Amino acid sequence: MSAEANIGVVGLAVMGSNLARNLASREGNTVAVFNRSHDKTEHLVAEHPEAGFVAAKTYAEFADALAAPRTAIIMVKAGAGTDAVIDELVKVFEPGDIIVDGGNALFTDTMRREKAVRETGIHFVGAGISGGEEGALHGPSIMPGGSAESWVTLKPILESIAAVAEGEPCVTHIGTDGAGHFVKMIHNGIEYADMQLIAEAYDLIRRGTGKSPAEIADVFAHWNTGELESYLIEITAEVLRQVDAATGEPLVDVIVDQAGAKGTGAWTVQNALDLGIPVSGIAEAVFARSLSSKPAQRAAAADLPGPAETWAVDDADAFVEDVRQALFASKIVAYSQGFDEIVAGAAEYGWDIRKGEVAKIWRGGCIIRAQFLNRITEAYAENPGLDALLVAPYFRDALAGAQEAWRRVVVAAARAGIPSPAFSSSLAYYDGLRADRLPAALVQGQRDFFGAHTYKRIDKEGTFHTLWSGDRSEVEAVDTH
Ligand code: NBP
Repeated sequence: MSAEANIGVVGLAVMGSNLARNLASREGNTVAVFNRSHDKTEHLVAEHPEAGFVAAKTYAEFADALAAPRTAIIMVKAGAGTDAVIDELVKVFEPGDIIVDGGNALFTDTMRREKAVRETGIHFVGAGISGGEEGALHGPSIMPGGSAESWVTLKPILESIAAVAEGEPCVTHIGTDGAGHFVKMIHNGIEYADMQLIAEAYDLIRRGTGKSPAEIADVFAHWNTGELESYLIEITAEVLRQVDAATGEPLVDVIVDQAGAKGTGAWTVQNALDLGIPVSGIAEAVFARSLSSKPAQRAAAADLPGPAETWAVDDADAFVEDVRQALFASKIVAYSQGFDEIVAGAAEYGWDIRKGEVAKIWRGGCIIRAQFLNRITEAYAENPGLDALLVAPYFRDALAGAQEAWRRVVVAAARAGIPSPAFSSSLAYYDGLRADRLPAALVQGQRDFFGAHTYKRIDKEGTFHTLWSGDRSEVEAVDTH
């Protein structure tokens, strides 16, 4: 087999096939393809003769088909599948070649793999790819990590297949080793929060105003013309408008109300706990899916008492506008928390992540693509060391304008017994962050009482401990550090 391909794809399920077709459709690319079960390769090549794929039956053939330095993108089931493919590619590739993992890998796995593969002289790049199958085919948002050296080779290839937003390709070098998969993980965490917030908005409007799903679809379609404009708002309108062919009911009423998850939201929260970053909106979104998926517990709790009075809002239009504002405010909190985790992760793992660039490459191709990502880029361009996204002037003003409506919505939800975990936890986060003084002082007192954990005073330097069981006098604690 002659080395005629400049790029290869391993793993030809839905994502890999579409990415290979996307690559093949770009000027100058010849794409080698390989799949563990060869029938998938044959099927793809037969279905798409226009792509001019170079089909390989073995890993050795695949390596031979690629011009040196070889570049291959792995699109297989994340985990053991990825390790198995890397083991095989390392045997047939040479120093200087590049292996890209485009699957949804956990970033710590990517760090481990990068370290191991680097020892062979081959570059390993973990690249987060967002946008689902349509994105893979027409233009995803791509978040590559790996070495700066490999980025030089990958840049033109990945720029050619990425989505384009306002004339700019939605791909940038995020940072070394696992940085790309880390940022993709945060993207997914924000996606969980965004979806949950939209679902809560729908639920409140439906139960508060009695509007039908089709009428709420109109509300969302209208919202999509303003500051909330985004892919998720757009598809929500379409989902709500869908009528079930079998029953004639709105499809949303026929779908079982148990939300699944593939784990990336949980990863975001687990990592945030490790880093000590309060991503409460994202966490509530993950937990809301978990709660929904406990039918036995939900059935057992179904007759627990709720509010005595039934609820209906007086002014439907005013309430819908309040919900819109609460949604926008809570969404700002979710993004702010996500970017806090990026900042903390970058510090912890040694990455120089340009936050404004991350927001830019999320403007197209990916699931959380949205109008207001431009505002995030502007905020970080103005002040790269921003303490929190929500204190940037644009977001501060937006929150100031929305906060009264946000409170009305959370109060209404609590009084009506409608769960709104993401709305209410986002508001609690906002109030916690802006609080002049928090009851954390009391927590420190409790900690000192039972565990002699000491505390600091507002009026003196040093660390203190109270002799709680004796005369309750205060002593200056010995600094144990
Ligand atoms: P799947 O995640 O369903 O994986 C199927 C592919 O993995 C097949 O090509 C299969 O080969 C291959 N594979 C497995 Br399983 N074990 C293997 C092994 N030990 N050695 C070699 N190949 C192996 O495919 P997908 O849905 O196309 O997703 C691909 C990647 O993209 C995943 O990591 C996914 O998380 C990620 N991703 C998916 C989406 C999405 O919307 N679906 C979005 C973004 C990222 P076989 O045909 O021989 O069984």
